[in-house]
Amino acid sequence: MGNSFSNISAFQSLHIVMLGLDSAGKTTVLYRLKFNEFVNTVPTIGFNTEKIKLSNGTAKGISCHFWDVGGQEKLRPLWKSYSRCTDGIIYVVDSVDADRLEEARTELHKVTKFTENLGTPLLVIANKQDLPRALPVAELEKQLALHELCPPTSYHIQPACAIIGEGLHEGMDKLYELIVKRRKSLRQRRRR
Ligand SMILES: Nc1nc2c(ncn2[C@@H]2O[C@H](COP(=O)(O)OP(=O)(O)O)[C@@H](O)[C@H]2O)c(=O)[nH]1
Ligand SMILES: [Mg+2]
Repeated sequence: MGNSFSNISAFQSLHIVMLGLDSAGKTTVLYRLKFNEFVNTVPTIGFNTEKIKLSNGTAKGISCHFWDVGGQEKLRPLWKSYSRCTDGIIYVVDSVDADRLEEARTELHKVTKFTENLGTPLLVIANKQDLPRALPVAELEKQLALHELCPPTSYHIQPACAIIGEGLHEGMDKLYELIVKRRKSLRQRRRR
């Protein structure tokens, strides 16, 4: 593998947590990545977990252990323990659900402020872009106030449609790049 990330292939499985309000599409993303096909979901009570070897792009061959945690209000207190010390956080947003964007923003900012999550790279999946009323990524970025996230959180926002899988591999590539960058800078800081 001649790419600039090849040193990472020796890394063990990356630990990724997937969060977001209920019905945003987290479980659909998980099974799309796992089986490369649409799986009809039921609301997640608790969590789903899958080990997935990424099959595309720069992150091809990288193993990830995903935790998909239920997003209903009563389950959100669990987010803190599931997101602790992960390599990356995926936050799935329903791009059509304008009424709950403020709630989505509050919950996202809460998660990135936990001490154990400071600086953990973040991938925001702007899901359901296939629907006619889907808000564009720039608007979602603004409404979620991503630029105000607790520094030094690095993030990428990716338009996607989980039911057909569009945008998911690109998003995982970006998250992987952010994780690699963070590991490098932590290593350099330790050497100083
Ligand atoms: N139109 C459309 N529907 C989606 C998309 N992703 C998920 N859904 C649907 O949204 C609903 C909630 O999805 P689910 O994965 O269970 O959400 P979760 O609660 O975040 O895990 C289901 O009916 C999915 O089929 C998408 O990209 N486009
Ligand atoms: Mg679910």
